[in-house]
Amino acid sequence: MDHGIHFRILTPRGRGAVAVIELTAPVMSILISQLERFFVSSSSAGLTDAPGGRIVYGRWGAEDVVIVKCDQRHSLKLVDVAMVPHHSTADLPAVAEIHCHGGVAAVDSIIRDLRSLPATPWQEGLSKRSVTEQLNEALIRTLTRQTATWILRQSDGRLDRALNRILLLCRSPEEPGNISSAIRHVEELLRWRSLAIHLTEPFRVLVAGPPNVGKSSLVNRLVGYDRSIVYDMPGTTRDLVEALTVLDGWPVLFVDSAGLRQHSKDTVEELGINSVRSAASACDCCLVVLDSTTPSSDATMTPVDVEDDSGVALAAVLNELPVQLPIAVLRNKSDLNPTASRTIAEPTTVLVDKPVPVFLTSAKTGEGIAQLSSWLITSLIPETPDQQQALPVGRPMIASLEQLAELLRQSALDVGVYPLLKTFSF
Ligand SMILES: Nc1nc2c(ncn2[C@@H]2O[C@H](COP(=O)(O)OP(=O)(O)O)[C@@H](O)[C@H]2O)c(=O)[nH]1
Ligand SMILES: [Mg+2]
Repeated sequence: MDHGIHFRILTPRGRGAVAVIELTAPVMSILISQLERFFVSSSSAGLTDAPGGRIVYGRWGAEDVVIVKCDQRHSLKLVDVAMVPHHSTADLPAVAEIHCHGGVAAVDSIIRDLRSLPATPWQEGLSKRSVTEQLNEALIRTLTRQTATWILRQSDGRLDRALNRILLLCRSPEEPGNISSAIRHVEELLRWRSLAIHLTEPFRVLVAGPPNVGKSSLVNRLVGYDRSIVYDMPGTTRDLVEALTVLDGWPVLFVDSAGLRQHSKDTVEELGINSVRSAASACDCCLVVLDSTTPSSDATMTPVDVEDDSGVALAAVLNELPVQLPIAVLRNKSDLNPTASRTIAEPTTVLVDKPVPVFLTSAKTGEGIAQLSSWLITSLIPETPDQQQALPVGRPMIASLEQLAELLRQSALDVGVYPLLKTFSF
C-alpha cells in the first residue's frame, strides 16, 4: 500500500482569487500529521478536532490559508467510479484541500514545502500540464483582446499538431532527415518567440533621461491618463514607476527610470547601477528623453555629461541595454521651441554607437506622439505571423522548445530529449 501523500493543484496556474491544492493520503491522521508541520491553526482547535467539511483558518509560513478536511466520499471523484464498484468508502484515500492566495508565489511556496516532506511522492502525471491547460493559463494572464484572440486560435489543434509533429520526428532520430526536420519545426515556432512571450506579458519600454525633461509627462501622454506625478521642481520626482497601456492591441508597460531610485535603499552610487542594470536588461525598447530647449540635447552632447533621472550617468544606462534593442531619442518640449526643425531628424549616433531615430515631441501639445507610437509598435513587433501559424504559448513551453533545439543541434537525443518532451505532456 502506498503510504505517501499525493497532491495536485486543482486551479489553473496564473492569477486567480484563490488557488486550491488537493492532498490525498491513505488515512486522515497521516495527512494531518504532515500538514501540521507547516500549518498553524488560528483557533485553539486544530485540524485533528475539526469535523470533515469544515474550514480551518490558519497560516502556512507567510501565507494565510484555509484547510478543509474533505469527506472521504469526496475522493470518489478522484478515481474512476466505474473501475471500483465494489470499493467501500473505507478503501478510499483521505482528502484535504489547501485554499490559499491565487497568485503563483503562494502556490509555489506551499508546493515547495509539500515537496520537502519525506515520503511524499509528487504525482508527475498530475503536475504535468497539457497544452490545453497551458493555453488556459495563458488566457487568464493575457491582457488584451488581440492577444487573447491569438491564444484562442492556438486551441484549434494547431499547436498540438505542431508539437506532435516534432515529437514524432524525435522518436525516430535514426531516420534520415528527421533531426534536421525537427530542428526546422522547432525553429519555426521559436521564430515568434518575442511575440509569443508578449501574448501573456507586456512589452517593457524603459524611459530614460535627465530630470525635468518631461519623462513623466510623456508617459502620461502615451498611456492617455495621468499615471506619473509631474513636478515643476527638478529632482523632486516621486514618480510612479510603471504605467501599462495598450498600443495597437499589444500590452505595453512604460518604466520610468526615475522610479528605479526609489527601489533602492542603497546610496546613490550603488543605487543605481544594479536597478538600472536589471531594468535595462529586462526591457524591450528604450526611449531617451532630452529637453529640446536646452543645449544638452544638441548634437554636441555626449551622454557621459548627462545624469539619468535614476542617478546614474545616462551613458551607463545605455551601456546596459542589449545590443539589438530598439532605442529612440525624444527631443521633448517642442512647443517651447518653435524654431526647431520640424523635419524628421536624421538618426543620431551621438548617444550610442548605432544610429537611432530622433523624434521632436511635446508632452504638452501631443506633437510627435502619434509618430512615436507607430515607431514603437513597428520596433517591438517588426513582423506578425499569418493567422494559421502555430505559436508557443507561455515561458515554460518556450523554454522547453529552446532546450530541445539545443539538444537536437548537438544531436544529443539519447541524453535528454525524452524526459524533456514529457514536459509538454501531449
Ligand atoms: N512646455 C512643456 N512643458 C513640459 C513638457 N513636458 C514636460 N513639461 C513640464 O516640464 C516639467 C517636468 O516634467 P516631468 O514630466 O515631471 O519631467 P521628468 O522629471 O523628466 O519626469 C513639468 O513642469 C512639466 O509640466 C512639454 O512637452 N512642453
Ligand atoms: Mg518624472
